[in-house]
Amino acid sequence: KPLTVGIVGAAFSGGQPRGGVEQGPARLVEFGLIDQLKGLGWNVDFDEKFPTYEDFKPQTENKHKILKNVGHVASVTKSVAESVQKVVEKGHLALTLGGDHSLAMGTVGGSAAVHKDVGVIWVDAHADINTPLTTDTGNLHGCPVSFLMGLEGTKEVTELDWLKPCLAANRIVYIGLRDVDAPEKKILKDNKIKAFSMHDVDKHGIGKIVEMALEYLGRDKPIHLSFDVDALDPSVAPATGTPVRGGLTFREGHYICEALYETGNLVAVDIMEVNPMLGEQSYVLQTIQIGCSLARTAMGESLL
Ligand code: DIR
Ligand code: MN
Ligand code: MN
Ligand code: MN
Repeated sequence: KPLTVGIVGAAFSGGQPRGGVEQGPARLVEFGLIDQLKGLGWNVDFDEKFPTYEDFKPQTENKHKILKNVGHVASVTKSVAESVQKVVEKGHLALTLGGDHSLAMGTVGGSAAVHKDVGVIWVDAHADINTPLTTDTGNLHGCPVSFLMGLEGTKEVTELDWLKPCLAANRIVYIGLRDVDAPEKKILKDNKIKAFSMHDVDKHGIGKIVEMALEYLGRDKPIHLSFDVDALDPSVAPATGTPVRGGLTFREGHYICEALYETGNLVAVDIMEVNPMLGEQSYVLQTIQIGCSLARTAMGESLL
């Protein structure tokens, strides 16, 4: 397992319309995440000057009719991909703090550039697999997986040319889905993508779900965990842009992180969609705490 973690602070909110999520990384660090990870025995590689990519800018240009903010998302995700790739190339663990989930085009783009056989475990209420042809909202945080796979309509978005298709349909497993658009359901079916909804979590229990996910991706393969905190129930992680009821419990969320740490195969972890501007202070603090504890448990903090 890597002894050094490279932290990528991805202060960016341009993949969705709600400002504030760009403050996620700074707040996670302010809360003490760096020292917590050092306390677990990690060397932490982290710029003194907090690496912000772009601050929040209101959405402007609109060349792609539907898709919003394409140029901005493209330049930020490209830069994130370069950062993540550099960390993973050294054999270090890349920990990306978001920021909205469009950033995963960068994080998975970066890890897949190093590990062609990387398996992605995408923990989310949403499938984030809309294409430019299917998206209703035009928000790119609902589309990163389709760009990573190079699905229909993505190649036409030339701003994102830097991102070559790097994720095969059989190299991703979803956990926690419960708000999936109709066209997304069709994409999941047509591409035979492995997806565990909350129904499946209820049915099998989280232990079995993670076991099936690892079995499917291959026990000896590198793993990229992309964790959208809205996978958790809103009572657990309320301060996020698109909460959906009926989500993972506190323990189910942490169990996923613990079990993936135990494999020794994690090469990258994303903690995404913590928005410290949404809701009362106590809810915000609760969500920041959870962001930190998810990262810690994915990096070896254990109960005993
Ligand atoms: C919806 C919502 N499927 C969309 N997606 C969200 O905008 O494409 N992703 N909230 O996080
Ligand atoms: Mn997401
Ligand atoms: Mn989500
Ligand atoms: Mn999102």
